[in-house]
This record gives sequence, structure tokens and C-alpha cells, in this order.
Amino acid sequence: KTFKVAVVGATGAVGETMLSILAERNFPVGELVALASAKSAGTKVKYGHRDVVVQDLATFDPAGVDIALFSAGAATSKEHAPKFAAAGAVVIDNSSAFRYEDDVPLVVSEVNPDQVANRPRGIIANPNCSTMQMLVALAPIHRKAGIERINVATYQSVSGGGRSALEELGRQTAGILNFQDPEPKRFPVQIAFNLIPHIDDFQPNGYTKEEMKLVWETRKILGDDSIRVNPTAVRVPVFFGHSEAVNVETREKITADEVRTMLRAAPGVEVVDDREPGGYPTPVTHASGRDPVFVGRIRDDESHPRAVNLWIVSDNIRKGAALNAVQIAELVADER
Ligand code: A2P
Ligand code: 11C
Repeated sequence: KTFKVAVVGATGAVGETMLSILAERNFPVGELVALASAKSAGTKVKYGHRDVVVQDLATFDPAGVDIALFSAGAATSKEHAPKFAAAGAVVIDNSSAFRYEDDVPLVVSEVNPDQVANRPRGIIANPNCSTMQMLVALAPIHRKAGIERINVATYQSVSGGGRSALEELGRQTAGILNFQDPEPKRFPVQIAFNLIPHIDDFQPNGYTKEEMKLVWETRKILGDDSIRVNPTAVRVPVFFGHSEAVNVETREKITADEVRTMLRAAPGVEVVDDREPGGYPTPVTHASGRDPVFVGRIRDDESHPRAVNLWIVSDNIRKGAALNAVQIAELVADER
């Protein structure tokens, strides 16, 4: 069996990676439709070695689409995803539009794949990149020892902000080296040679929405509202790959050695934890362009009786977005 697959946001940073991952993993695509805004209609995107002509989402008829991968922002998903679902497609939505609704499952393929079947609205939500990589690494710890509390500081690359954010880091970096003013547009302040403790909108409690996603999504995906999460999300001048310094407090005592052994066997995880220069993952040396969630710097928290520290790095565009969406599509395809 093959599927008619639509990629919405096909010209974007995540959309183009969805297309390449569908081709790489030989997803059983019968027909591929690339969709974006009217301004991109008629341009071409790559699907494997083929060029596909982009169509205008606004005038596209979703009838006959089996699976739609959406990554064109929350407003576009809110408006168009229900139409695709009503026409019979399974929608896999990478935006935050539906993640917190009770009748929409939020799925990390290694963590709660069984939730894919639980989709009364025909919509499955793909988690935010920073939650995604954190939970691929922490779910095995939660199953073994029960997570009570997570303290996390993120170091997030600009690609999480899409193509315009990638361009801004490139332009500012080159500009500053040529003695030009950085002129922030996409980010509120200069991002090149700087870092910014602000991702997504500020919330009434003083946290940013990116920070609150780590709280809300962790509880929903692990199915445990008692887990406490204390997040700080920071944008750093890296092109691809998010990093996270994570402290996990558990109900049962678990040692760093036990965590290391467990994570070596965990799906989607690659442990890189040699206690020597370069013996840890970084966005550039390990994560960028690759699929696994890399974990290193695993240490016992010497200030706490039941806690460990980890350093978690992954390509936010791949596992953090496009790869997990395609893995969800694979779970859907396997149902039939
Ligand atoms: P377009 O290139 O035509 O604007 P990124 O996250 O890299 O900025 O990409 C966003 C993606 O979402 C792009 O493919 C963009 O298409 C698409 N997109 C944004 N707004 C809309 C819209 N209103 N309708 C359809 N696609 C949209
Ligand atoms: C970032 N995490 O790094 C964001 C991008 O909720 O899907 C993805 C936002 C989302 O900027």
C-alpha cells in the first residue's frame, strides 16, 4: 500500500527536511504534494532526487490525501489542519496549535507510540523540539526510577526560528566581522556573538511560552501531571542543534552509572560520555544533520541524594521536528 502524502510548509526549514527524510527512509509515498503560501506556488522543492512543484495551500483541495504533515506555523495549522482531517487525512501537526488539547495525542515515537491510535479528531501533534529530545533521553529514567522534578536550561539554535532566523545569524555574523551594525529584525536583540534568554512569547507568570512548553508537554507525554519542571530557555548563535543541561530528581535513587548503562540501550539515544576533551556531544560535532539524541556529561548530583545531571544534544530540525513527524507517519502507515 502507498499513501498520498501532503507536506504543508514544504519550502520551510522543517518542511524541506520532512521531504528529505520521507525519501531517505523510503516512506511508501504513492503521490507527494508540496504545499506552501501563494508566494511560493510554482517554485520547486526537492523530494529525494525529484523536483516537486509547490502548490498554494489556500486553494488546494485535500480530498484524497492520506497523511498530511503540517509545519507552517500554528495559525496555518489552526485554519487548515481540520479541513484535511475532515477530508479523511491523518494530520501530523508540528505546530503548537493542538498540542494541549485533550483529544489530540502528543507523541514522541520512542516514548508513547501507542498514543498514535488515540486520535478522535484525526490530528496527532508533534512535540516542541526542546521537549522532544529531553524526553527521548529521560523517559527510560522515568520508567525505572520515577521522575519527580526536572531542572533544565536550554541552549537552542536559531534554526528553531525557521529560515529567516538562520539568515539573520548568517547576515549578522558576516556583517559584524565587516564592522557593520547588526540590525536585529527576526530576534529582538543581536544574536550573533550573543545569546538571548527569550524564546516565544512571554506568559503572565513571567516565563516564556518555550519554557512552559517544557512543563506542559513533559506532563502530557509522560502521562504524569505530578512531574515538576523548572525551565529556562535560551537562544544561542548556533545554526543547527539544540543542547540542554538537565538535572533530574527521581523518586527512587538511580546512579549516573546506571543511567549511562540504561541509555546505551535506549531507542533513539546515543551516549557520548568519555571524560576527556571532546568526549561529549556538541551541536556541530555530533548532532547537526544526524538523527539520534546524544547524551553526555552524565554525573551524580553530589548536592542531592536522588538526582543526576545530563547534557542532551540533538538536531532540532530532525528528531526535534521532521524526523519525529515522519516516524509518527510510519506508525500510522503500519496500522493499515
Ligand atoms: P512560504 O515559503 O510560501 O512562506 P520557516 O519555518 O522556515 O519560516 O517556514 C515556514 C513554512 O510555512 C514555509 O514553507 C511557508 O511557506 C509556510 N507558510 C507560512 N505561512 C503560510 C500560509 N499562510 N499558508 C501556507 N504556508 C505557509
Ligand atoms: C524554537 N522550539 O527553537 C522553537 C521552535 O512550538 O513548535 C518550534 C516552536 C514550536 O524556536
